[in-house]
Amino acid sequence: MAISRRNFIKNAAAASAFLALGVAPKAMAAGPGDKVDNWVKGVCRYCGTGCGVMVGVSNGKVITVKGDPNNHNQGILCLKGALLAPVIYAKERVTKPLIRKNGELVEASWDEALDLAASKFKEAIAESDPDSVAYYGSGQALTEETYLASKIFKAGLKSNNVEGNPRLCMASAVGGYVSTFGKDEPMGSYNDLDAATCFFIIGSNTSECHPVLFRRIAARKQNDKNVKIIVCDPRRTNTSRIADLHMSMKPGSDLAILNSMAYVIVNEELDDYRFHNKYVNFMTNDKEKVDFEAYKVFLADYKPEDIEELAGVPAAQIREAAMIFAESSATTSLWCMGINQRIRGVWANNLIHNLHLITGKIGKLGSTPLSLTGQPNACGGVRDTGGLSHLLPAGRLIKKQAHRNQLEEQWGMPKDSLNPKPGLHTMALFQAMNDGKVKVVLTLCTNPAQSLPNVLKYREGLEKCFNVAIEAFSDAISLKYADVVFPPAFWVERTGVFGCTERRYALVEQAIEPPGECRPSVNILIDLALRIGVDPALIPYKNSDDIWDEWRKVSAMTPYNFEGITRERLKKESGIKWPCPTEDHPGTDIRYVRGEDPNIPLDYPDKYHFYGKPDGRAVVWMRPQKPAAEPAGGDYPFTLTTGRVIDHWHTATMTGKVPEIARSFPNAYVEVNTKDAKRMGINHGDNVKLTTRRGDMTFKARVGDVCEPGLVFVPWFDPKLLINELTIDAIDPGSKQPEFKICACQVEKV
Ligand code: MGD
Ligand code: MGD
Ligand code: SF4
Repeated sequence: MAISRRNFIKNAAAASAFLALGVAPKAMAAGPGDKVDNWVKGVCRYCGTGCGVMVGVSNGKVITVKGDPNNHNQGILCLKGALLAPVIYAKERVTKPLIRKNGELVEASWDEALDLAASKFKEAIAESDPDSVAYYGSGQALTEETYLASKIFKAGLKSNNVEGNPRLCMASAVGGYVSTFGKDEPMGSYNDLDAATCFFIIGSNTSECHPVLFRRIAARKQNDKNVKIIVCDPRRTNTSRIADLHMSMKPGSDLAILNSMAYVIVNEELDDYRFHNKYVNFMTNDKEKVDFEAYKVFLADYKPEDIEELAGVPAAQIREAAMIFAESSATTSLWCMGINQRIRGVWANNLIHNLHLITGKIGKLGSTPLSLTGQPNACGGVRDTGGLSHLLPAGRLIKKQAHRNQLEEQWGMPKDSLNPKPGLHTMALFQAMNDGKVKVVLTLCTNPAQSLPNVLKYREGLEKCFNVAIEAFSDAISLKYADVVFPPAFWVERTGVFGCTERRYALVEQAIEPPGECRPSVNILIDLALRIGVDPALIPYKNSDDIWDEWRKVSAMTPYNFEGITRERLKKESGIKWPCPTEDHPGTDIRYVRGEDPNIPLDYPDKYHFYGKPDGRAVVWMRPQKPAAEPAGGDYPFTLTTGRVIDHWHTATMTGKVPEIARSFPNAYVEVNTKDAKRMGINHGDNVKLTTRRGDMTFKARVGDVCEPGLVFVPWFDPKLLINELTIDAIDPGSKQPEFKICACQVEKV
């Protein structure tokens, strides 16, 4: 039976199990008499939507979690967020320090474990140099944790080998924002979702991965019949089902499609000449400044009729998408890993920005290119505080002497004492462990033995390297490679800040005491650093509030400025968007626009100022179509893509412990298109072997119309059936982000 769009939206919301009320999940076994003693404000532990939560505590235990009505999610949570409480009490929590003895991890005292880890760091640095040690962190660590770890390694140990999982996730989005606008992070906010009349969703399964935002988009569509949704994705995801137009494209053809949309816009004269003439530079790939006419010549290769075969999208659909994008009164673009996890992820980001810049659909409520961030604190922690190997806090770069000198002054270090050489990016770092060049690594809040691409290759390095892990759950497979494990306080067992997609910083307040001997990660980091011999003057903090205050000061004098976001305000308010220079500033919804962005003086002569660029103009880049690193063809005729399912978080160390969730997706599976399945005699539930140039693995088939013919999809949450053993580790040359989304494979019924 056909389903009307209206009904679909209702059903989609129901299927995503949104919860506005606190629930006591069965897994918690909360008794009927349990009553909340106090509610503590926080932020959901999972995705970059950054929903505010209220944590219900009774007798020192979290018994329920509900949405914060004062945060952007207005009290709504998805199932994962609402079922966070049982994760805290999972029996697999690491509650004591562990060290490896005779091949087994055994309990140890804090002193023993800290001394052992510190001695290995000291030894490696003494025998080789600071580049022989590394930190690998996470977009799920608190801002204070990432800022501190990065400072300890870069300033204390003089090693710039500071990386984290955002390299696997947001690096191409960062590269896109920086090369187009000169500064990282989105310029819009979630308020744009309530005002947009066109949503252009490309390479994002918003419905499953940012469900509370999807609900907001669906509600917007339901309330205004003029709202149009375009989805560009090679899978018919739940997201695509509310689309007015779904461009079901061939994987890897985004660059051609985006240029083709620009072609239509320009040829139909739907561009905003006054805007781009004043605020935009057109640049070739070789960074040569050209004029609008040269851009038109570049676009001539992307006539929809000429690329429809390559893209697998009818020319009429590309034309329609371009017209809707340009003719709507307000267009918001949303994208995520279908764009970023590609060897031309930065370019694809640039081309999305291009569409906004040529149409002037930017910096007005409802018009914005809004990259969806994956993790709860990839923005606030790793991107903003500079937790990557080429960065220093607040957008500063290691390679720039002036930037290093600013930090040296702020951190009380001698001039020119920071290491000027950028460290190794994530994939190079794990290769250096394989090569024996990086000898000791500290990981925090990440599970690389499951999440890296072509993962078997890099487990060798994890085995070789002395591996110190701060990890909350004993069944995380990376612990098989750990030599020392420190037990951290988890989620609301310590205090700190998360910064989500819309530049909103919000406080996660400590609600309960951590179990056993668990300690806040900042305390672990400080103790370890002191034992390695880091100058105590560099880390003089009594608690994480002090770290936050220092970070506020470090942000001042930069366009990130959030001096006004004090701890006291964060305790009272449910999040504040930077820039926010003073305590009476309300936070910023729209950047780069006079009167909105406090970085632009009110008497600035022009309305827009892209101050990240020397002449204040953003860049429209001429980026050509390029194929994937390993396109389907020959002996490997299928494209394999990987991604997420609504209920599981990443490596499932947390969601896998909630029975209500685990039951819905017990194992990984492979999605096969009905036509392909028929041709190969594959039925739903049959065993199907996938073979790539890196190995093979057998999954149960889910036959349907989600994947286009020629495409198969496998989720990567399952450590027992881990698709990352088969994925390619090719990277974007600019962002160094791996191409998780495309590799070639064979499909065979077994
Ligand atoms: P993915 O499933 O990785 O999720 O959020 P998303 O990026 O939305 O992939 C997104 C889409 O890319 C898929 O629908 C896929 O079909 C499409 N795609 C594949 N190849 C191409 C292509 O060539 N072009 C285009 N245009 N699209 C393509 C990821 C986000 O989710 C992230 S980064 C994190 S860290 C969080 N993780 C997470 C989770 O683990 N589980 C859940 N439930 N939510 C999460 N939210 C966040
Ligand atoms: P997580 O499961 O989030 O995955 O990859 P990972 O970061 O490796 O790992 C978090 C770890 O921290 C878990 O082991 C968890 O138990 C632990 N933990 C939880 N809470 C705490 C805490 O409070 N403190 C500490 N110290 N530890 C804690 C994510 C990465 O995976 C990302 S971000 C992306 S976008 C990539 N996406 C992707 C993909 O789309 N496809 C494929 N095939 N692979 C991918 N890998 C990447
Ligand atoms: Fe948590 Fe994301 Fe769900 Fe919000 S949408 S409740 S942040 S998992």
